[in-house]
Amino acid sequence: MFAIINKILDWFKSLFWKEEMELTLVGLQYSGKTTFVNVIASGNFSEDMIPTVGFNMRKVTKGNVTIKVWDIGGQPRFRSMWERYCRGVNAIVYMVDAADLDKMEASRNELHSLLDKPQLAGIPVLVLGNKRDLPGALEETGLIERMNLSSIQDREICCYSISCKEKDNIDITLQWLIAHSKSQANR
Ligand SMILES: Nc1nc2c(ncn2[C@@H]2O[C@H](COP(=O)(O)OP(=O)(O)O)[C@@H](O)[C@H]2O)c(=O)[nH]1
Ligand SMILES: [Mg+2]
Repeated sequence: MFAIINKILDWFKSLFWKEEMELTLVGLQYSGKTTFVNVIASGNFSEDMIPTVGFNMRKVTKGNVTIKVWDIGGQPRFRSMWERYCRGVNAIVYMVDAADLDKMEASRNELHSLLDKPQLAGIPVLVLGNKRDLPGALEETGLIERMNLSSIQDREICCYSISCKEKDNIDITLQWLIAHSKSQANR
């Protein structure tokens, strides 16, 4: 059974890297962004660190896909830069540690202040509640409520509960991203 699931996942991965798209993957530190990139990568990435002091951003490129990854929180003075790095991307993926209820409010505030940036209006957002394998982790409905996602009305927003560790719902996540790639949008 696991072998079949892995085969399906590999197939989604191979489709994903063929699409032309640019993404930002953002969220509080420790939510699982680096792990996510490793899980969806099936081969070599080229990596760039953006050398701005105090602003940890990586740009990973493979095939036709560019993913800009950075940690937010604790660095409010770099907020003006989010806008620059998120501008023009096909989608923003916002990672949440669904098992860390103490940080949920901070994560919610960061998400809403990011989406308030006028330049980012209309960009689709996928909120991923990671670590669903941990006890007490919130599922989609809990996340939608605690992250106040229903207040976001000006764009497409979607929320999945995933586990990078168990590779749970990574397939539907890739499916969503593929559906929001450039080539799909132009079809
Ligand atoms: N239990 C569990 N732990 C995870 C999962 N995804 C990531 N982690 C762990 O969470 C920690 C932070 O992950 P990392 O990818 O470094 O987070 P980042 O700071 O957002 O890049 C690491 O110890 C990971 O092993 C998951 O799905 N389940
Ligand atoms: Mg990281």
